[in-house]
Formats: sequence, C-alpha cells, structure tokens
Amino acid sequence: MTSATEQGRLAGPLSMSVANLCHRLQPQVSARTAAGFAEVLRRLGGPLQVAVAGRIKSGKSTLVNALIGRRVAPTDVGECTRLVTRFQYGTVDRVEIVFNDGRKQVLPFAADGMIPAELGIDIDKVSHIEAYLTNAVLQGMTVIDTPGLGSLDAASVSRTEQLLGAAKHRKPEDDEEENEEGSDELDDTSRNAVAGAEAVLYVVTQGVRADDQQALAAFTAATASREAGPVNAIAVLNKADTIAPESVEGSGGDVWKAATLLSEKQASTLKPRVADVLPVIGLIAESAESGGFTSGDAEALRQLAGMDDDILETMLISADIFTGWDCDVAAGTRLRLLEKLDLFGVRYAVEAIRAEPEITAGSLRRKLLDASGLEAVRQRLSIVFAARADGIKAAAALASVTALAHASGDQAERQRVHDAIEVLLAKPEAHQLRLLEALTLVASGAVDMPEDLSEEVLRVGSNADIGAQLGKPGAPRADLAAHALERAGWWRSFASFGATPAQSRVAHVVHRAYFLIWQQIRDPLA
Ligand SMILES: Nc1nc2c(ncn2[C@@H]2O[C@H](COP(=O)(O)OP(=O)(O)OP(=O)(O)O)[C@@H](O)[C@H]2O)c(=O)[nH]1
Ligand SMILES: [Mg+2]
Repeated sequence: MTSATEQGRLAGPLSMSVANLCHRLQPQVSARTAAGFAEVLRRLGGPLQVAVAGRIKSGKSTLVNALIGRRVAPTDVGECTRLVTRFQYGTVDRVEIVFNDGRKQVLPFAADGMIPAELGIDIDKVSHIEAYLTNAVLQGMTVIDTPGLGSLDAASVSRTEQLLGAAKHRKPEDDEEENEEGSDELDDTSRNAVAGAEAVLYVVTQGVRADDQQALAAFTAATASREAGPVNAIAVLNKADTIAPESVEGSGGDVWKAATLLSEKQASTLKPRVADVLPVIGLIAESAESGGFTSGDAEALRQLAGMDDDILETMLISADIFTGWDCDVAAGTRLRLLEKLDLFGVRYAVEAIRAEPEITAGSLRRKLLDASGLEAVRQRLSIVFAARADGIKAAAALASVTALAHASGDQAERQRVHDAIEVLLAKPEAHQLRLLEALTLVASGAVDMPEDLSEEVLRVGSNADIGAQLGKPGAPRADLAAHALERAGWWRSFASFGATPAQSRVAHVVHRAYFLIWQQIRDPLA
C-alpha cells in the first residue's frame, strides 16, 4: 500500500491510483522492473517536473532564474550551460553532481550563490546536476534547466533529448554491461522514469532561422514519446525587448504590441504542440525578481533620466554608444545596467522616472517586473501545469510503467502490466486520464480528425474551466448545460456512425467528457 508520506505528497486521486497500481504490481514483476516502479513511485510523490527547453542561447537559464527568483543558474558562459540541472526543493541548499555511474559528489554553491560555472571535473562523466534550494516556488514544481537544442555540441543535445525522453538508446559503451538481468541497477528506461520531464516550457525567440526549425523538430521528436501537447507544454517568446517593432506589421511602433503579434503568429505555427505562446523579457524579469536590480542601479538610472533628452536618445541607439559615450555616469555602471536591463529596460526605467520623479527604487523594480511579462507566464504555468499536475503526473507515470514493462522482454510480465493498466483505465474516476490520452492522440496527429473536431477535442481536453471547455466563457448555466448535452449526443452518434475505429475510440471519450460536464453543471455539488 501507499505509505503515508507518499500519500501526503501525491498530486491527487489519479496519481494515487497509479501509485497503487505500482505497489500492487511490484511483487509480481522482475527485480529490475520493480526497481523501475520504485522510481516511478518516487517521482509521483514529487512536484511536477517542468523542463525549460529551447534553442541554444534563447535565454533558458535566465528564465529559470527569474522563475525561481534567485540567480542560481549560470547564464552565458561556463560548462554548466552544457548540463541538465534540476532545481528542486530541499531543506538545505546544496549542489550534487550525479555521475553516469550513479556516483554523487556534493559541491557548495559559489560565493555569489550560483552553481559554480566551472566544476573542475570531467563533464563527459556527468549525468546531470541536482540543485536543492529552500525555495517556496520549488515546492510547487521542480524546474529543469537544459542545454540548448540546436547547439553544435552533440553531447549537450543528447543530454537534453535524453531528458525529454527522445533518446531510446544510449551509447553502447555506457555501462550496459554491468546491467545484467536481475540486478537492481537502473537501466535507461528507469533512469528516464526519474529524470524525464513531465511538462515543458519551450523558449523561442524572434529570429526563426533554419537552426531554430531544427531545434523545434528535435523538440517535437523529443517530446513525442513523452506526449507533449497542449496539456503539458507552453511556449514563451523570449527577448521580446529585442524585437524591432517596425518589422512587425500592425505594431504601431510599440515593442510589446509587436511581441504580442509575433507570439500569436508563433502560436499558430506551434499549435497544437503547445497550449500558448506568451511574450516575455527574461532578462528584465531575472533582474527584477532575483535581487539583481539594486538601489544603486536605480540611482544611476535617475542620473541618466536627468540628462538632456537628445543626448540620451543618441546613447540609447546602441550598446556600444551607450557604454562608450562620455558622461557623468561611470562607464562601468552603464555596462552593469546594460547587462541587467539591456537598452529597452534602461529606456523603460528612464521613462518611468521621468513620469514619476519621486519613484522609489522598490517601485521602479516593481514596474520593471510588470514590464517583463513574467507574471503572465507564472499565471499560465499555474493554470496549465499546476492545476493539472495530477493528470499530467499520472499520465507520465503510466507511460513509464508501460515502457518499463515493455523493456523487460518478458511477455507474461508485459501482459500482466498491460491488463492492470486496462483495469485502471476502465474505472470511471480514470476518465480524465483517458481524455488526456485522447487529446494527445489528436494533438500529435496519431489519430486523424477533421480540423474543427480536433479543435473541439483540444478545447474540451485542455481547459480546466467549464465555460472555456465549451467555448462559451461566461455563458449562463442553462446555455452551457444545453450545449454540453447537445455535443454529448453529437459525439455519441459520430462514434457509432461515420467515424474510423481510431476516431471512434476518441469520440467515445469526448462524448463521456461532455456527459460528465453536463452532469456537473446540472448538479454542481455532486
Ligand atoms: N535582451 C535580452 N537578453 C536576454 C534575455 N534573456 C536572456 N538574455 C541574454 O541572452 C544570453 C543567453 O542567456 P542564457 O540564459 O544563458 O541562455 P540559455 O538558453 O540558457 O543558453 P545555453 O544554456 O547556453 O543554451 C545572456 O547574455 C542573457 O543575458 C532577454 O529577455 N532580453
Ligand atoms: Mg543555459
């Protein structure tokens, strides 16, 4: 049975039912599969694991720092940007290097509170880094920083792909030999069951180039097996500050408007792989959220705000002019401002000071945070991921259980696990899992649907709010109920007539979803 401590941390009833399944099966499977199940159980008991993935230098680590609210992940340089780092909640701050052979080495954080940029060890032998922080955000989710996809460094890419679940096979020379049948050593499938991400925050930037497309292809390939879809993947358009608004039609010269328009365009390209694309300025978010922006910075900005407008405009033309110009604010200070806010942030802060000369350093920081778009990303994360953590985690765990059974090579064992999963999925309370599965089949194109029906499945499956599920946000209850009933009937007849067998299976699930929605509207307290 599930232990009390595990139960206390499980995300909800679906995770609970999968945990119970693992416990029941453990004594009936080989030692190695059982060890894999133990890892699945451990992961089920932890917070949702969100990987921040994307092309090299897209600003992943910067965004990780902003989300955690502390500058811990090295940005820009250093060998750590080539490793997967998992930031998770711990009662004592510490860094653990995990080697490919399972060995661990504990390191202190560097003096500046960050993960040391250089580790002084052979990183080819390193599997990943575990960073434990006493940080409230991490109680809700584990944030995984990844090396950039599309980087030239093949080893970094394979580390990320492995994490996202794409790497089915590791290099043959890697410790396969020691993994004899029956040993308790974890094999790759099991390791992925622990380290694999359950949700993805995909970071894109404006310049969609050939290698961006490649990275995206790698991402899609990588996440296909981990079932990324609108349920567990969202994207941000980072570095929104660097967008030239005149290059975006309809922006009216406004950077944020341009970023919003571009995000919408990207959203239609990335659909239905991601739920949403949100513009963000990771750099400003990081500085405002992680203590990077100081009262000294505010003072320097105040000085700049006092300068002649024409001169300041000239300085803000480019980074070189801004730091090279001869003026009262020390060049080193200007360089620091640039590193923390870039030109857009400096201009934004100066305008804020000019509009409100008495503004305090604290309010200025707050204004910068508002301008960064981070709050919207946080909200989206909490709607899309946190609210669905139970379903996402349970689905990921079931996928791992299936993969483990499959990898065992034992036909009887595979059948036993398969049967147990079927029994679980047949229970009424597992309906949400079936809906997630149906949604993923449609989103990934595995089941072909006419476009309007695909959209409907995505809408019903990936929204938490009934109005949004029915495409009628804010409509009166009676309307919602009538609509849900009408659609339930429609999907039931589509399942029986006119659908292919694959479509029919999806249609049955959607019919049931509408029926349950209708029941809930009619009888909200039941
Ligand atoms: N102007 C601007 N620069 C940014 C923004 N976000 C990140 N950067 C800069 O982009 C550079 C790369 O940022 P990182 O966070 O290291 O990017 P990364 O994706 O983690 O890079 P790799 O791990 O090496 O792939 C750094 O110099 C950041 O300061 C942003 O929103 N605006
Ligand atoms: Mg990085």
